[in-house]
Amino acid sequence: MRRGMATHLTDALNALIIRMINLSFLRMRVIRLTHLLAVLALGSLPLFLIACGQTPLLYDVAVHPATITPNADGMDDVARIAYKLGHSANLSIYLVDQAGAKHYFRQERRRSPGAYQVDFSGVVGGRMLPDGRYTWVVEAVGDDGTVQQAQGELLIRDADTLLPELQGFSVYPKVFTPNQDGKHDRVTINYYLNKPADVSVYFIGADGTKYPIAEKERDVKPGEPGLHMYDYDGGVDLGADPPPDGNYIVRAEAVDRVGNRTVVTDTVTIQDGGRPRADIVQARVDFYNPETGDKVVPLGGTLAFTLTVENFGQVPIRTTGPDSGTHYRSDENFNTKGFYQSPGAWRVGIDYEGNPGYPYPYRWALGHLDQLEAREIDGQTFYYLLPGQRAVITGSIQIVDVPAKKDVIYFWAGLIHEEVAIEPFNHYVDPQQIAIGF
Ligand SMILES: [Ca+2]
Ligand SMILES: [Ca+2]
Repeated sequence: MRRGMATHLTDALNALIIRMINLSFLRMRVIRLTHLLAVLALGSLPLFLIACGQTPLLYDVAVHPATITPNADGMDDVARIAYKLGHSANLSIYLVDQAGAKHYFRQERRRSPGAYQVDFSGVVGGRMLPDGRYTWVVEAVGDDGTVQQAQGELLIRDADTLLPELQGFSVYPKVFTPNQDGKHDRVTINYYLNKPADVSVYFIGADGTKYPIAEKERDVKPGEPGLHMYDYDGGVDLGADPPPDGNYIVRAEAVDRVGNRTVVTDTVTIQDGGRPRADIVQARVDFYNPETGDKVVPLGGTLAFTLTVENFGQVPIRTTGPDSGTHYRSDENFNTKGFYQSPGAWRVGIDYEGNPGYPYPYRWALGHLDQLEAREIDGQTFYYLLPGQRAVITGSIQIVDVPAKKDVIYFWAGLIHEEVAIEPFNHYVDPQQIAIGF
C-alpha cells in the first residue's frame, strides 16, 4: 500500500516535471518553485531538488551585438539584452559611461520569474547616448534583498544624437471660442520640424483627458522636415461637441527614427465652446398686409411679417443688422442696405417663389442690436442672442414689381447661419400664398 502510493507520487512528479519543461520551452517561463513545493510536500522534495537544483535569481544574461551604430540604417541599430529570472525581482538595466555616470534604461522594474529580452537602441530618457565605450549592467534585487548582477562592454558608434526640434512652436489665439460665430472659432498651431520625426499634438484638460489634434493637409507631409500647421475648431464643423470650456495644455511630442524625443508645451483656453442651435419658434411665420391685416398685397403695397427666434443651444449666437423692423423695397436686398454677409452670423431671411437671384435677399438681425448682448472682439462690437433667449423679429417689404407671372405667390422665411449652413428645419419655413394684385 505504502509502496503503491509512493509510485503514484513519483509518476505525478514526473508528469509535472515534463509539463514544466514543455511550458518553459513553449513560454520561455520558469515555473514558480513555490507551486511545486506545495505539490511535493508529501515526501518527494529531496528527490526533486536533486533533480532540478536551486534556480538562481539572475542567469543567462547576454547582450548582442557588443557594438551598435544607432543611426536607423537598419544595421546594428540595436543590441538585444536577454536575461532570465528564477524568482520575482526588481530589475534594473543601466549603462555606465567612462566618467562613471549611470544611465538607466530600466530602473527597478517589477518582474516575475521568466525569460526576458529587450532591445536597446542607445536611447536613455528620450536622448541618444553619445558615441563611446560603456559598461552595461543588468541587476536583479530579489525579495529577500539578494542582489545579482551581470555586466559587459557595449560600444556605441555613429549614434544619431541630433534631437528633433519643434522650432517656433506657437499656439494662436491663446483663447478661442469654437462655436461657429466666425470669431476666434479656430486655433492655429505651427512649428518647424528640423528632421524626420513622428509628431503628435494634443490638448490635455485639467482632468488629464487628451484631445488629439490632426495636422492640416499641406505640401509638407506629416513627419517630414519643414513647416507644419494645425487648424483646430474643436470638432464643431463636423458636428461634434468641442472639449469643455477651460484651460488646456497644448503638448507636442516629436520622436525621431532612433528614438530621440522632444516635448514642447504651451497653453490655450476654450470659452463659449459648443454647437450653436436656434430655430424659428413653432416654425410659424405671420405674414400680413399691414394696411388690411390679410394676405392680399396690391402692387406697390407692403407685405409684413412677424416671427420669433429662439437660441436653444448652449452657446451665444451672433447676429448682424439691419435691425428687426427694417423696411425693404422689393428691388433692394441686404447688400444694398450695407449689411453684407457676415460669416458665422445668424439672420432671418424672407424668400419667395420665382426669386431669380440670391436666396433670402431680405434679411434682418435677430432683434434690435441695441437690445442684444454687445461684445468687443478685436476692437469691434458684435451682437449676441444668448442661450435660452428669444427674439421677436418683424420686417416689411414693399412689392414694387411683379415677382413672377402669377397672381398668387409663395413667401417663406429662413433662419440663416451665414456661410455655415441653413439647417433643414430652418429652411423654407411656413410657406404661405400671398395674392399680389396687379
Ligand atoms: Ca546602424
Ligand atoms: Ca467663436
